[in-house]
Amino acid sequence: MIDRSPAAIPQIPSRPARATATITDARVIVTCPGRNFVTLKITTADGTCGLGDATLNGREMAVVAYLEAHILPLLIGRDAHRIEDMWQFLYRGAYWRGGPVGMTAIAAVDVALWDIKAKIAGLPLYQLLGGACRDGVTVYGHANGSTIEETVAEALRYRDLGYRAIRLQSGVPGLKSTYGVSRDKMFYEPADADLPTENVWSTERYMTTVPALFDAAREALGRDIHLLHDVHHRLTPIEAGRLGKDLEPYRPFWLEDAVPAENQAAFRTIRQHTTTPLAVGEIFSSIWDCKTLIEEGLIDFVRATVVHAGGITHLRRIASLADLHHVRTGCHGATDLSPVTMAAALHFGMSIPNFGLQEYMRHTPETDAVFPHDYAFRDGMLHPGDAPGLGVDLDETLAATHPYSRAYLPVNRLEDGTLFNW
Ligand code: CS2
Ligand code: MG
Repeated sequence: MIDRSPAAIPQIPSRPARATATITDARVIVTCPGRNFVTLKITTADGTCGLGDATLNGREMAVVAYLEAHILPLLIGRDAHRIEDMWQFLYRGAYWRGGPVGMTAIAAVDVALWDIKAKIAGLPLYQLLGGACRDGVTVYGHANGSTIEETVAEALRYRDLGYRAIRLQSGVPGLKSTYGVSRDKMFYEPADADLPTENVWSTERYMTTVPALFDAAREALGRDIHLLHDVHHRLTPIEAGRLGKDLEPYRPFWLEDAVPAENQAAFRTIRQHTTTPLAVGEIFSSIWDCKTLIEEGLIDFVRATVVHAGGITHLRRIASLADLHHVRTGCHGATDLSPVTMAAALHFGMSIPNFGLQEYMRHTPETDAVFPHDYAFRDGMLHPGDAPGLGVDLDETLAATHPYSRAYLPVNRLEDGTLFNW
C-alpha cells in the first residue's frame, strides 16, 4: 500500500535563486574609421558589457533609429540571461516582423547578450554554443584586379599568404567598373560616395569574361585550391545556368548570388542546367528567406550572417535546417560587417557541424584599432581565441574621433540606362 500522506511525498529542494543579469544600460555607438559601423553596447548591473554589430551598409541610420527609439527602452531592467525570450519578445512583439532593419537591430541585441552570458560564464562563446567542431574556421580571401592577369597575380599572392580558398573578381573589358574590383587591393569598400555612384553593366560582356578568368586562374593555381566567384545578383536564372555550365570544367567552389533570390523557386531553373555549387543569402534577414532554397536542395551554401539574420540565436536555426538538407554555411564577412560580427561568426563557425566556408575581407588597421580583437589568421583559418565572450572590444574614445559620414552603395544601370541590380 503506497503511503500517500503529504509527509511521505519527497519535497523537491527549493531551487536556488536563478542567476539574473539585469540590464542597466544600453547605448548605440556610431563610428566611421574609414567606413561606418553601428555598435550596440549593453551593460548589466554587475558591470558586464556585451557588444552587438548593427551595421547595415548604406542604411546605417535606419537601424540606429530603430534601436534608439524602439528597442533600447525595452531592454532596461530585463534579464540579459534570457536570450531566447528576448529574441521572441523583440521579433513577435514588434508585430511588424522581419526585414533587414528590424532583424539587424534584433541581431545586435542577441549578440550582445551572448557576449555577456559567455563573459559571466568565463568562457569563449563557442564553448557555450556546444564547443569546437573543428580546429579553426577556414576563410576565403578576395583576389581582384582590373584585368584577368592582375586578378590571377593577386590570387597567387593570397595563396602564398596561406589562403586555401580565394574569390576571383576581375574587371570586364569595356566596362568602367564592376562589382568586387577595388582600388586598394587589400581592402574593398563598395560604399564609396555621399550619393550613390552609377555604374554601367553589361551581362553579355561579363558572361564571356568569367570563364576566361577561371581558365587563367586554374592554369596558374592548379586544382588544389578552392576558387569562387560572386555574380552579385546580376543574372537571370537561365543566364546563371549557362554561366554555371561554362564554369564546370574549372570546378568552382561556389557561384554566389547568381540571381536575386526573392523568387526562391527561380533557382530550380539554375539547378536544371548546372552542377556548379550555388551560394546565396548574404542579404537574407530570416529563415523564411531561404526555407524553400534549403528544403528543395536548390543551393549548396547559405550565406546568411549573424548581423543581418537575427543574430546567433536565429542563425543557428538556419544552420540546423540547412544541415538536414546537405546545405553548408558560407557566412558573409565583408568589410561592412564589423569585427564584432567577424568574432561572432567565428564562434558560430567553430560550433556548428555543417560549416562550409567563412568570408574574410580584412578590415583596415584604422578599424582594427577601434575594435581590438582576439581573432587571428593562421594556416588559412581564423581562430576566435579563448577570451571570455566574443573576444572583441570597442575603444569608445577612439570611436568618438571618427564621426558618421554618409556613404551609399553604388547603383547599376545597363548600357541603355535601365536601372539594374548592383
Ligand atoms: C559582397 C559584399 O562580400 C560579398 O560577398 O556581396 O561585398 C557586398 O557587396 C557588401 O557587403 C554590400 O555592403
Ligand atoms: Mg556577395
